[in-house]
Amino acid sequence: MSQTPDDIPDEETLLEGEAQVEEQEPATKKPPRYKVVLLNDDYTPMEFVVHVLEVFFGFGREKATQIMLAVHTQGSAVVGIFTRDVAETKSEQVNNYAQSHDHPLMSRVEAAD
Ligand code: TYC
Repeated sequence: MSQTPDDIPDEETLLEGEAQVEEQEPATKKPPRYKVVLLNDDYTPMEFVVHVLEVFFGFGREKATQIMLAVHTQGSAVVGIFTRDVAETKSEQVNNYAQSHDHPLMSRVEAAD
């Protein structure tokens, strides 16, 4: 059996005379996150997709190749999770870059749960 020493005040005693405050959301709440999803298509060259993953998402060649193949075989894959502005910007950059090279490659942004 544990003993409670007399000189350690219990919680109620500690709170006496103090205002009771509601639990609050922290003043700095984490911003919601958004996924950039890369979509498969039948025409964009694999090498171009690998290049896009390297340039816009910072993947090394090996990881970029793995992700490209995952999109190719599964139809789509999440290639990054960011704040809303960053996700929108990256997705637009990818789509504009692909279009400027006459490839149908597309990405889109989805809320991350
Ligand atoms: N399916 C394309 C091909 O066979 C390659 C590809 C991979 C395209 C990933 C888009 O997001 C993509 N050339």
